[in-house]
Amino acid sequence: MSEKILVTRATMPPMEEYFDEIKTIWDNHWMTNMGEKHALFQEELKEFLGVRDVELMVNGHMALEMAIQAFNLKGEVITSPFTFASTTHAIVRNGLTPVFCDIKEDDYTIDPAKIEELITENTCAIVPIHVYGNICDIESIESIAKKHNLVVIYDAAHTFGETYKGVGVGNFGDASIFSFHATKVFNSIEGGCVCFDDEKLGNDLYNLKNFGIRDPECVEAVGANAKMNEFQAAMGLCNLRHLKQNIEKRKEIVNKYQKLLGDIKGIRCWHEQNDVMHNYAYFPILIDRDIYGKTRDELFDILEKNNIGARKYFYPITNSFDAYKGRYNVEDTPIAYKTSLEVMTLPLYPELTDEQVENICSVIHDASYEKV
Ligand code: T4K
Repeated sequence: MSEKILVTRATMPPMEEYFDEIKTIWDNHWMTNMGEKHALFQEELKEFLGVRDVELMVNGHMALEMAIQAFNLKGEVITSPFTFASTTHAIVRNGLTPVFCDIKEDDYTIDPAKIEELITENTCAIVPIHVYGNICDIESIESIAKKHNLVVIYDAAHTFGETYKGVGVGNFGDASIFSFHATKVFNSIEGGCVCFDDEKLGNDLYNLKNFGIRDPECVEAVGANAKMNEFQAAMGLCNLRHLKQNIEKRKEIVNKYQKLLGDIKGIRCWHEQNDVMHNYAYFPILIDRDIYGKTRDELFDILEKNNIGARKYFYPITNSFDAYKGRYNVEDTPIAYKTSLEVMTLPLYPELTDEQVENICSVIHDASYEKV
């Protein structure tokens, strides 16, 4: 049997290119603590993302935790549960209380029409997620935040390199974070960053990621350790050179999926948003059992049997995690709950061949109602 196709496959530069990039680390033995690769990567990112400032972090989760911490918030944070564990955990680990808002049916991002009814005198912030690279309703969120004086921190983990109305997505909100994990469109092995345009915030973020150390004799804040090392930064520098080409490949694969799955009744495919230049990070499909003839879980198992590793991103939703047992009710976010039972993301990475995509689509086609 052929090798299993996984949901994604980490993008890596040619080995020689990485070796070349890390040579200087052997020359100078400087492996971490804001070395030359760190400085270079930070500068290149600023330019690439079109943002005023960037603070690199060891991973996307720490970028989010530190971004939230830097605002010294207290009380309740409105967010949505249709996301990876990181978003909700980052709020809770900062001593804040997540208040879950439902999502929109069409793009799975937070539904701004339902935010205001959740605002109380304890609400301090909104943490929306650009799920799968779908951009939230930025205008509505900004206007609600302004009206109620709330901080907005975007979990933009999935949207590296995207633009909305021609503007880099890192520019929205009081801060936005990206993830550079191996499974993402762009990776630095592990890694992440916070984008912002306030100098004081930058200073606080630096302190948080480096023990509050400004120089060997001055520790001005109680910080942690969330520094990105030189090997990570070197991988980021290499991968950045290949990103455009990789996104192009992803786009071709997504177009093929849309074409081959578009006519299967009961399968709803991911589609592009207006005004967004996408990075084609994920390809989620929704399975309507009554029309398709099989549940999401049944189709998932059929794919598994055919050596195809789809993933149920994002099931379970975070307000149903065992870790939060008894604290939340999924019925409060019915669209997020229903979506989590019907969704799966299909394999997507630049090296996926036409033949593999055709095979995946024919398995999905053959399992449908009409064929039973
Ligand atoms: N906010 C949001 C909305 C997020 O989705 C995430 C992370 C974060 C914040 C936090 O960012 P980070 O701290 O992670 O930077 C994966 C990723 O680990 C995680 O980064 C990502 N979201 C989440 C959606 O997916 P798993 O547990 O599903 O990954 P895993 O290990 O099962 O890998 C999936 C597939 O990727 C494998 O089947 C094969 C491929 N793979 C994986 C690894 C680790 C590779 O090809 N190479 C690799 O090194 O969480």
